[in-house]
Amino acid sequence: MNDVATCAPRTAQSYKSGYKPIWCPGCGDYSVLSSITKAFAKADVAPENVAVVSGIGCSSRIPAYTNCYGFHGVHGRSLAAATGLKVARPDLTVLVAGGDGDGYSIGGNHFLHACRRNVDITYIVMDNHVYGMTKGQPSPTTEPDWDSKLSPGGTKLRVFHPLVIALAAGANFIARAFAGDPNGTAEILARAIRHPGFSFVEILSPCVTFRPEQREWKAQTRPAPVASTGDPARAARRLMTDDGFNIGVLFEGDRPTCPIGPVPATCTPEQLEEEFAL
Ligand SMILES: Cc1ncc(C[n+]2csc(CCOP(=O)(O)OP(=O)(O)O)c2C)c(N)n1
Ligand code: SF4
Repeated sequence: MNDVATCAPRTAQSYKSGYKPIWCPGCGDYSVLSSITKAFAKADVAPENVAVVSGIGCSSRIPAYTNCYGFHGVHGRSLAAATGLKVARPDLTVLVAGGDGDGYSIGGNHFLHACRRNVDITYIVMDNHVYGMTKGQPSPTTEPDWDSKLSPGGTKLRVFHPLVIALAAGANFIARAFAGDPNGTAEILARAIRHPGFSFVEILSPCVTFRPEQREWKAQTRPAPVASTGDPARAARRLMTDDGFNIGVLFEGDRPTCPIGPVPATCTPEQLEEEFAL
C-alpha cells in the first residue's frame, strides 16, 4: 500500500524565524510577536504566501522574527510599501507592523490614506505612547502631562486618537488589543487578517524601559462591554466614551475594498533592470 502524504497542521512555530529578538526583557513586543504567529496559524495562511512589512522602530523589527517574506523599510513609509506590494501581488496576505511614532507621526499621512483606500491589508500598531528605539521622545499618543528629561513638564499637546481617526478615514475593521493578553490578541489578529479591506489593530504594548509605569496597563485594560458593530455611527458613539483601555473589536464594516488585480507585465525584469542601470 502506498504511503498517504500527510501535511502537519501549521502552528505558531511554523512562522518563527531563527533570529532571537533583541528587545529589552519585559518589552510588550515579545508577546505581540507570539500573537502574530498564532494568528497566522489560526488564519491558516502558508508562510510563503505572507509578507510582513514594517518601517523603523523597536516594533518594526518584527519581519525579521518571522519566516514569511519581509520588508523592513523606511521610517513611516511601511503602509506605502505594503499598498504597492498588495496591488502588485494580490495573492499575498500582507501584514504591516510598527510603532506609534512610525505610524501616527511621520507616517500619519499614509495612515489616513490607507484607511481611505481600503486595500486588503492588516495594519498593527504596537502603541507604547513613546519613541522607544530613539530613547524616549514623546509620540502623538503620549499623554500631555508625561514628564521626562526630553519633555520637561510634558508636551501639553492633545493626543492623537487612532481608533477615531481610523473610523473617520474609512478603515473597514478596527480593534484594540493588549500585549498582556497574547491569546486574545491572536484571536483579534486572525479576525483582522480574514476581514476584507484595510484592517487596523491598535495593540497596547508596554515599553518597560522608557515607560515602566505601563506595567499598570494589565490592571487598566478590560474587555469592551459591547460586541463589535458594522454601523460606523454607532462605533463613533462608543468611541466618545472610550478611555483607551477597552479591548476588543470595535467595528467590522462592509465597504467595498479597493479594486485591485494582477498588474499586467509590460516588460521583463531584465528590461526593467536595463532601464534603471546607472
Ligand atoms: C526619516 C527618519 N526620521 C527619524 C528616524 C529616527 N527614528 C528611528 S525609530 C524612531 C521612532 C520609533 O518610535 P516608534 O515608531 O513609536 O517605535 P518603537 O521604537 O517605540 O517601537 C525614530 C524617530 C529615522 N530612522 N528616519
Ligand atoms: S526600548 Fe521600549 S519598545 Fe524598545 S525594546 Fe526596549 S522596552 Fe521595547
